[in-house]
Amino acid sequence: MPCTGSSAPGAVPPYPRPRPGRAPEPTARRTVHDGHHQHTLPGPVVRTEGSAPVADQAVDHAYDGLGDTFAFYLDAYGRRSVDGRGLPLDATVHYGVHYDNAFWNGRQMVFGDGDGTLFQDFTGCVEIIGHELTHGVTQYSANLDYQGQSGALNESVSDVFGSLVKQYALGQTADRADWLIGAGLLAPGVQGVALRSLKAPGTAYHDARLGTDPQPATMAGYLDTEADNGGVHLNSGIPNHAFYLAAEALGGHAWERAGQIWYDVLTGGRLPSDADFAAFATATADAARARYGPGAELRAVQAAWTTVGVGAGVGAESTAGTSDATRINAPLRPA
Ligand code: ASN
Ligand code: ZN
Repeated sequence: MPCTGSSAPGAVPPYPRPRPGRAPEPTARRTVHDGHHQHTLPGPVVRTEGSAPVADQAVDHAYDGLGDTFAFYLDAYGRRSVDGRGLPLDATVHYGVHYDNAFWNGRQMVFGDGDGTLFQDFTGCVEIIGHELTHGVTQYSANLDYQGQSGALNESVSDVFGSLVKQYALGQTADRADWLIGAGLLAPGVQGVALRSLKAPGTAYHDARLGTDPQPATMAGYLDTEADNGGVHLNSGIPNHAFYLAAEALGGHAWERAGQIWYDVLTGGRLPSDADFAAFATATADAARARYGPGAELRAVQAAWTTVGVGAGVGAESTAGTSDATRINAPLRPA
């Protein structure tokens, strides 16, 4: 794998550069803390790197998911942890009481247990762990503003790489993946399969209590709203679906070509932090051309953005919201 890490010379210790067959691979430095249903972070340490599993599923799921995410970024892109320089990975489980979310707070991961009525334990989905840690990767790379279209791109990048962590951990090709975020997270009785779907945005749930998955898949359904930081978890469906379409067209392991192109954009140092969908689409086309030339990869990326209504030939006016914001009826925007 080509090393596309972005660390400056001299910033590498204690890790050797990940050159296959030459130097020992860096390992994760994981610490899992128990929040004991409080809001104090990080809380007492319950598991450290290399220590045995404990009799608490949330702790072991968090530990394993952090490891899967670390291995994914290292093996797929030569990236050493969230910051590219071996940042230790800390997570707190059992945060708050019935807390219905997980998040990256700028320094560490935090997981709620879920309320058991709408959501279950947030450590149970490796793609959610990958999603939250990717917020850290974005913080240390493109640093996309968490507002409006750049915020939806920030969310989308977390969904894309969150799903890729799962696909990598399971060894799945694009056609075998579920392309879901939060598969198995919904509590028993909730009508739905997950929080979001990259393959079919807007179809993840349809439930009396949770409402209907409000995500658009294309610009025709773009939601103009002030809620959710300008719809960051809503309009992310559009770039999510573009990634899915590109990956599906290329086939094989989605992290290898489609994922590499998205990773090149995220970490390439040229994407402005206030990038909109059109700027991101152009950047992915440029990255595809730069890495693979004018072939199938470029065509797949361009066709994907065209299908979702972003990019060449799509007028700026069609980026304005056309949908009724009252469609946003779900009470929560978790993960
Ligand atoms: N779980 C949510 C997310 O990562 C937390 C948030 O709203 N930022 O997007
Ligand atoms: Zn997120």
